Amino acid sequence: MKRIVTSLLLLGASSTLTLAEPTETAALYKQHCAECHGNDRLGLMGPALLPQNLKRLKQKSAFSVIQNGRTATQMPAFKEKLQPDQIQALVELVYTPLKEIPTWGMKEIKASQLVYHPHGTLPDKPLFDAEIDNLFMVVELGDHHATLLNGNTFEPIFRLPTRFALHGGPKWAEGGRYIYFASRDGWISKFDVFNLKYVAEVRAGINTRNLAVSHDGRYVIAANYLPHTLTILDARDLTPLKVIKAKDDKGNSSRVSAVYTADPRNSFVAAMKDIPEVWEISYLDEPPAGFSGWVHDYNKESGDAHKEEPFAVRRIQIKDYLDDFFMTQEYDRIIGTTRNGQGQVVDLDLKRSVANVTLPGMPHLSSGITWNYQGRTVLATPNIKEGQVTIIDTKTWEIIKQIKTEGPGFFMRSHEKSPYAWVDVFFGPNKDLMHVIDKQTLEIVKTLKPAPGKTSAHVEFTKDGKYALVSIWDDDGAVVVYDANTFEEIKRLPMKKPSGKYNVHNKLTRSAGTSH
Ligand code: DHE
Repeated sequence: MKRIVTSLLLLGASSTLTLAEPTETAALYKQHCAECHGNDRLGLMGPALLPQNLKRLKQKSAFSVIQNGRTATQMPAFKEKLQPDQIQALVELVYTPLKEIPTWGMKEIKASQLVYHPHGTLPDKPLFDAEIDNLFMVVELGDHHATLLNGNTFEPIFRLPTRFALHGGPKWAEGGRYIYFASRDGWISKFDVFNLKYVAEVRAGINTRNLAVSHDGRYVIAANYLPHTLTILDARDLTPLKVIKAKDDKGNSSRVSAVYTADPRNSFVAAMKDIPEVWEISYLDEPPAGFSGWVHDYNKESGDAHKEEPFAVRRIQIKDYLDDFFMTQEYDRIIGTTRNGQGQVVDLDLKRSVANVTLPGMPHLSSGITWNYQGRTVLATPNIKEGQVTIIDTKTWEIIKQIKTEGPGFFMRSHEKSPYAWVDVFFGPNKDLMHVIDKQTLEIVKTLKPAPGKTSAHVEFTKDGKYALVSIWDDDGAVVVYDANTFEEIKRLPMKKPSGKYNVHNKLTRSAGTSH
């Protein structure tokens, strides 16, 4: 039997809607949603679907997301497959609390730790001959693998399986000896590149955004959506050191949007998705005396550490939530936005927002890059909703130019030694195009079509900036190597949906042309 309810959401106050029975809804969920969001709604490739993680999404908008898909995510439109009553039943399901949310605290994290090779037990000499500083790690989402690539010869060195659905950039450490991966379902894996072996893994959360590694190589931190925590790990073998609950003074908890390391500050900087705060977490043994507001043991899970430990937290109250943010090369300011386009510049030293910027195209700031343009540093970011690259003066925070592109983009890259910046057209009918922008005229000077009909995305340069590697984002895909000055194709390496690729030198020197 169907349930008849008055729908305020869809059809106006007086309308009624016939909803599916719970068993039918569960079957619909299993058929259409479980593969990405998990059988238990705890998230997998897609985010967890629980009321506490959907606080900012009105039920009406959730209906529209299921019906029409969601920009900038892998969420497809279901309007051809599901009737309105079925969509509404699914909306109700995802806003129903689970009987029990699994606890994922220090105890569970510790129990999940797998140490395959204790720190210091493997040889210190690489098993292969290559310039370590110019290695690339290419993540292949198609079959959950990664390929270690020689950046001088463009020959693959080794292909390794990864955890399911990696997301965010893997992070290099110790000059390229190690690389750390994060999967959407919370696994942090440490791979010894010299010995071509995983050395340790741990599940730092149930649904994780990204990870960062302190520049001294001592600590790894994971930002989680579920539970609402930041997990700090010992980088040697991923032993959990501290779990910090993402909560404000009133007890409101939050998903963590992302976390990055701010090297000169010796700290991690994290943005919150459900509370208007930015957090700085010191990884010095004693937090720096210069700035106020450090609190030891802030929201620490009880019993998981002793008093003298590092990781004091400094909370900065801002004007709105931040879904995405970019840190300046000086690491003194961040610019962040909500997905609806309200941007703010936060000064980490002054501990407050110092400027507002309206960026309606939904900039993808975690992919922003900077360069020198007419004596000033500009920030360039693609936009997920609009076909334009936004160029912002980082002194005045004014928009200097919107460069029109053939569609919305996701990733942007350059290199200190290259006069060009490359940006993809990730969304829409022109997704197979790749634009090249002259950094001094701010004009598109070349548009490439590496594989007609297939999405081309995400560029990374070699150490010397002479070659640009482009992903053909398809199960039958490739990494295409271009001469970064003549735009001639040099080599095409078949790969399975290669997403990001990460060069040791560019990442570890925090090149202004790449994400950090
Ligand atoms: Fe990402 C990086 C957030 C969807 C592929 N993505 C990041 C980072 C953030 C972020 C905050 C920077 C973290 C880092 O590198 O340490 N991504 C989000 C979202 O909020 C969004 C829009 C929605 C979501 O599903 O979470 C989103 N991202 C996607 C995708 O749909 C992509 C295209 C495919 C996928 O893997 O799910 C995708 N994101 C990537 C990649 C990076 C990334 C490849 C690393 C880029 C880099 O060069 O550093």
